[in-house]
Amino acid sequence: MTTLPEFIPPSTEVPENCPTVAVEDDRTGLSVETLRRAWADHLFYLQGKWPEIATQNDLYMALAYVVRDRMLQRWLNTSRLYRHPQARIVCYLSAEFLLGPHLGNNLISLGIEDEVREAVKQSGLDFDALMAQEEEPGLGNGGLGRLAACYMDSLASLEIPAIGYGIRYEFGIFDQQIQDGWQVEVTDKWLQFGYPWEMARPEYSVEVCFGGRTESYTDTEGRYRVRWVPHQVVQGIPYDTPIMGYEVNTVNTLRLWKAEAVESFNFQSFNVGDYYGAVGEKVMSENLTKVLYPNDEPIQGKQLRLEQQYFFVSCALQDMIRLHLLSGRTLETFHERFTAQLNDTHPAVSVAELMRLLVDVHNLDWEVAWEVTRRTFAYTNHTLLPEALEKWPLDLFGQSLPRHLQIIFEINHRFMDQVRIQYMGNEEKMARLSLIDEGGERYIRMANLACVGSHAINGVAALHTKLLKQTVLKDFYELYPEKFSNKTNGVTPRRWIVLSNPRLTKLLKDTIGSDWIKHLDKLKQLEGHVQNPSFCQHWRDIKRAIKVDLTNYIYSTQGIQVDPDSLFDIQVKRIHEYKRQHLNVLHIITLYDRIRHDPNLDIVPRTFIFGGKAAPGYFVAKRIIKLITSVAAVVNNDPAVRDRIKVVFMPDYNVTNSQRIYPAADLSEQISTAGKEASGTGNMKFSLNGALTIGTLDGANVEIRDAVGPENFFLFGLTAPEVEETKAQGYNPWDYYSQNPELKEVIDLINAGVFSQGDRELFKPLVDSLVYHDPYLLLADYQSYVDCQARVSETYRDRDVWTRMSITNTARMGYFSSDRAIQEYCDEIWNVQPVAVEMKPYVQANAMLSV
Ligand code: 26Q
Repeated sequence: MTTLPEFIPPSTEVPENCPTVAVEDDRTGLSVETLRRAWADHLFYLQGKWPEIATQNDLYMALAYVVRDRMLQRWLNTSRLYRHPQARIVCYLSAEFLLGPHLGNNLISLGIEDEVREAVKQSGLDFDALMAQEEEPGLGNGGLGRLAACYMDSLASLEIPAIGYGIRYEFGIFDQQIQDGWQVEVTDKWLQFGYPWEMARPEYSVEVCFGGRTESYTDTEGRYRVRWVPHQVVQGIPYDTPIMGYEVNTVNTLRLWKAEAVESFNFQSFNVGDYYGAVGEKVMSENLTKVLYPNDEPIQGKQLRLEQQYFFVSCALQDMIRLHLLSGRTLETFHERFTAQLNDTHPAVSVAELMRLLVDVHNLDWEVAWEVTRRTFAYTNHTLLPEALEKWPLDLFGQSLPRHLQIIFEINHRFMDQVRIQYMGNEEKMARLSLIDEGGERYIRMANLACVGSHAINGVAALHTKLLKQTVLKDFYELYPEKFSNKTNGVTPRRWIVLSNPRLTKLLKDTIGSDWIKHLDKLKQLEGHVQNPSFCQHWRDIKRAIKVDLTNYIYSTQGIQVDPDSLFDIQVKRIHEYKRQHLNVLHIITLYDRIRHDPNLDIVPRTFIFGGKAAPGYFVAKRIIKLITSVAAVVNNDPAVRDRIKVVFMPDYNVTNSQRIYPAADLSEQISTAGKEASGTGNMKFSLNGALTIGTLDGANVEIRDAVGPENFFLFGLTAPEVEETKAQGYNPWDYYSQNPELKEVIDLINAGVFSQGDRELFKPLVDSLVYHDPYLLLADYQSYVDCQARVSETYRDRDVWTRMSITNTARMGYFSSDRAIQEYCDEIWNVQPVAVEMKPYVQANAMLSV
């Protein structure tokens, strides 16, 4: 831990008579009495309400401000570090941050949950109902965005100075409704009732250019230079959200950018009377950050998406340059103060933008700028699917970013010169390494740009990194082996245990103390209690209580009665063919079919729970949702089943909802085709909360199984090499269908319209795809999966065995903390140290003003 020397920025001379803010005042005091007074004060002065007419939302907002006040001293003290010339700062660049609700999390980090609960209780109100008011900012699609949020939590908790940079989408990921069994998308209006956790900082706005053309000229020193004459200029306005570390003084900043029109830009249109034309420009500018693309794989040809990416990247880099220059240093040392992580290729245009800013705007030589750029960036890849690698058609790219196109050509030119020496005459290799895909329509390959422009490249699980080196990034691995490393994902125990599972948290605290919250490895100590019958009983009681909560929630929201003593078998994640929710459905139909054949079949009662959104344009994924809801409608209402199996599709799976789901699981479904899921992080959240996993050897499942022990993990299915092998030998799913009578019967039931009221067309596209193509090998893995599920059921019959396996899972999952992952990034990629944020008893008000 470093303590940096006192640093008073030159611009903030503090006069003697400057007013001061006391630490123990109504805005910071922590007694129940002070909290209640502050709450009433905010209700009156910020919401403008008396208690008797306040809505639940008013009460929530006022309470949120009470909590935010208590973070501000620490927040501003941390922010001052960003200008400190000796501070080294991590910038996490991500098009998505899927944060989840803040109130509960901040209370935990501040350590004032009990006081605030008491204050609310003394006012005769329901604390949990107030918490439920919070709209989560759904500024992400799934895994990648949620990972960014976990990493922000860990950075702050480890006291690493960091800034998250991203986009403040006005509408986040859509809300999902289920109507007649189909997904219906509803706009997510997360800002409509006000959002207390952000502060606009218009004083740090920047301008971002688009379109137009470039001009070359010779400067006064006779140097060749290029200037960009843009067609459009928009303004980026930063909105800051505090990210508080757990029980530390560090409060980092998540700085999200909103696009607005530059007031004066199209003033000429007004002069010629084209009022609508001028306003139209304004509307276009504001469209940039209007909505999150709800796809979790690249979509072709969407110019607005490219412009979103460039917009936030340009804002972020301009902001970093401003901070660097403020600290009094020159841009040749930019990479010494900042390290920037590219969360996939979505921010990869950064490489060209930093070059432009350094060379065109700040006059650095190309070679110097390139060295700074390469030493600044590191790139995390999150996918193995070749079709999910981002690429942009050249002309589309050039229309929005003509100067960047030139810069990318120049980078590529120099890069090709360098590899030509190494791979003399190997034209194919050169073509694969090139930043430009020239086979047919020409594209810019963003992963190639990220690899060339970064000093470090990583995958997100051991298997994923290994396969990256062998497949999609093979040529880059051969060229730069030293750049590659693995950083297995992790999740934050603060949100995923302490906040979402208070019962387990209490049991853990009572049994092994609280150290595990910051040092998750300490969960190991639980192993000493696995043989203790009363501890096991307690463990089981807790799981049952949580399942009862979920049972009640399902009943109150959907009117479906499930049995809390049944095995809760849960699959929640984005809907994708490679994630194979439909394999899970084939198993459900298998059990249903067996019950129909033998009404007295002795089976372990199960509740199958699904949740997840489908990309709105992903036809097959939407039909998988319809299949699940249709099977649910039949199975849940067939008296022959006698409630032994129930199927529930929980609508609108998001962070808030997931927090009641993970803790309630007995069985976690991680059943993707081996080699397709980069890591998975839900798998970690389930197992940490004591669920057992049924899974393939894919993504981080491999490491989870190693950690918890193969005897505590239900493994099935082909391995990644076997998948490749099977395909190479000409996989024919029809053979599996025709040769496996039970599988055949299951598929025939779907085909016959048993789940679609006789409609044989509804699921035909799904079934045909399986029987004739089956690109994700469901039929090849079917028998192995069904057999494995039988082992699950047999194990569940012996509750003592199951409980011991459950405890062992939690005990051995410490490695999957995002604290461990972030520590590895700090040590092996970023080279950053924690910095103590000092809390002075009094802070002069105007010294706090500038960040
Ligand atoms: C790109 C261009 C245009 C439109 C959309 C996109 C886009 C958006 C989101 C592409 C991909 C994503 C998200 C990917 C993602 O979430 N990947 C997951 O990342 C997790 C964290 O590393 C892994 O655990 C998952 O295995 C991986 O699927």
